[in-house]
Amino acid sequence: MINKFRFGNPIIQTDAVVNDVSLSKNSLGLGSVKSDWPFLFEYKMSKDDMIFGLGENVRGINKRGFHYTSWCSDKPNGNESDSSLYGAHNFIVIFGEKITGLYFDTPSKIEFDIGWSDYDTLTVKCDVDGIFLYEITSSENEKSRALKDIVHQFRQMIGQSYIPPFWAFGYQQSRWGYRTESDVREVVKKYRENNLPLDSVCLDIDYMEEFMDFTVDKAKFPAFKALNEELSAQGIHLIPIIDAGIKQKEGYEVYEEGKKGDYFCKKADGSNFVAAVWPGKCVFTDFFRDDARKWFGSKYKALTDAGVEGFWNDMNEPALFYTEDGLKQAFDKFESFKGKELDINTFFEFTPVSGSTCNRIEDYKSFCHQVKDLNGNTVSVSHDRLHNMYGAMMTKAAREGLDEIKKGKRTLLYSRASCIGSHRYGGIWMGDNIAWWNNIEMELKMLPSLNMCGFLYTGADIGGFGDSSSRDLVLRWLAFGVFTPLMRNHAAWNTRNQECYAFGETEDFKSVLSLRYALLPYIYSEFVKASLKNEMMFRPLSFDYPEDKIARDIEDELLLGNEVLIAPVCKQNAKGRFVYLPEDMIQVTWKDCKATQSSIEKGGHYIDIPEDTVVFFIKKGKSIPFCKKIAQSSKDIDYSSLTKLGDSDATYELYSDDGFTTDISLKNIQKY
Ligand code: MIG
Repeated sequence: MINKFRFGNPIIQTDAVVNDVSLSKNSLGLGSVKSDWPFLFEYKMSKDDMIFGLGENVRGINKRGFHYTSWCSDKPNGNESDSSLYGAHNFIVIFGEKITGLYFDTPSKIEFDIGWSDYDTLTVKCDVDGIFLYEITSSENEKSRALKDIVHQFRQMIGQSYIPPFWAFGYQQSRWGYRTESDVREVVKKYRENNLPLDSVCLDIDYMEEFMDFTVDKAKFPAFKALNEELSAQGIHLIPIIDAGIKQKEGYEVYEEGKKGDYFCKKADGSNFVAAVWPGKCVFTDFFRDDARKWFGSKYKALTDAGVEGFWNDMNEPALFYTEDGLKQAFDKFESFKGKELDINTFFEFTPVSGSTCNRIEDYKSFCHQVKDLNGNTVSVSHDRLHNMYGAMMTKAAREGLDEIKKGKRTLLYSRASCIGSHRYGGIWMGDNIAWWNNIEMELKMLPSLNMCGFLYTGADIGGFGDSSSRDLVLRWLAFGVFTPLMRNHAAWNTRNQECYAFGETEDFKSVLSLRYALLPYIYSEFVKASLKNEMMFRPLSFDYPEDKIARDIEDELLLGNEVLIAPVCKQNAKGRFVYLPEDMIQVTWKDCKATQSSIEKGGHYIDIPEDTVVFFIKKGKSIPFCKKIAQSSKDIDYSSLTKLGDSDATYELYSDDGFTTDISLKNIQKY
């Protein structure tokens, strides 16, 4: 059951809810609204209450004990002290005596204090315009069912999650540093030479001419279309990046067109808002406008015409390096220190000045979007009041454009910034992480939290984006990555190479990567079913075993579908790990490209897991499909060679289809 409430004066209908309900006459079932406006919600948590949700964020699956602010931010090296990352996902599930879902629908900043100021108090605050609050409860008595039902109702309300083409579940190699056609060829050659499976290579900003969107640098990629054709024959897709900012340069077609159509965000004086990003000074498309979105989306054709079928959209929080105003302020401030002896106070004012030009709230306040208000009138609203939707609207623009260009076909799309609603248009990667061991666990914890909020096609930069990675870190991360829908190795330009061939002795990498291809029919099937049925593909153990005291607190294991439990090794030098199994299971050990199985009892175990080995578990009475013949790319997956792992008597609901048309429905499920 869903109750909807309204507080303050929301300016727009966000793009989140597709199956809306009318405003409720009931009062809130849980907690209380201390102040209607500015909005202040408060709930006194009992000792054992757990709080789930909030999508892309740091810290635990249980979010209690910290504070979070929804404000899409460029946060390289996100760590435990960051309250905001790249997305805004305002859905939480309270799990205690009462089980309730709360969705705070607003396009702007909102703050969650989940037992940070006071361990027993949950507060949610918002003071921008107004919000809609949806309270979701379940009639299911059993806790596990109630939890799943609440997420299910929410997901149904926000609409079906995006489903990419089949090949998007293959392994992707990326690096900010592949500059030329021959760099790309080299990557593909090394993967193929070493029998390391591969489906895609991502192109970062260097493929463009002067970092201009929808251009290809002819000096570095003289025959882009021919390259796509040549690679496609080897089962490889190129996935170019598109940035939010459009270079302000006379004569650059995209800029000239946008200027002519008047599609860019404006300041109060009617001039275009200009801020610097990679290409230098840029303008920004007003993705809130239907015509501007349509125009931007159509530009992807420049690349699809050359054979491209997938994209990643970056810097769409939007990330800003500086505006002229911000730069002037910074220089003035620097000037004010000149000739002074800096002391304890002034020195610490001095050092942050150069960074102070990035992503300033003053800049976000200085430009506007044209939106339809709740009465259908077009109004001009400053960006800061709609900030969390900007990246999502860019995803929408790309989706609408790509669907128009490639009628009836699926295209791959993932974004950095997001907000609930954009889960229908594309996936997200988890932004700039870092090559630290704890980042594997960070990714693991985000997966179920994101699934609750509708984001299914997701994954982190395997090996870590910032800082140099190590052989063992890449291997262990891959061993977890074989289960994540987006499986992409990506790194920053100033780091050590971390491709699967970069560390020598590629046999270990080959075996781990091959497991992904052996599991592809299962991963794909679970993914599509989760989307079509509005379910979570990854769940915390607490969702299935809410009465099991040990399982409830486990945050380094996950359930995948209704069959599998995964428990990745997240520590350097570990030869294995402790695993808690909430029921009797079958242990699958993958080594040298072969799976062996053995029974294992419910309870705690220390499991040996050498670096070249992947271990996972299948519930008793369940089975999963498994490819015996290892493919080098997803197009070679042979469904006729499927076998079963787990309980050989158990039937599995296998979803399969052609993998590229939009003809996706539950009728494609067969008993296997
Ligand atoms: O500020 O395009 O998150 O994946 O490699 C850096 C360069 C801009 C940020 C993305 C990262 C990408 C990088 N981009």
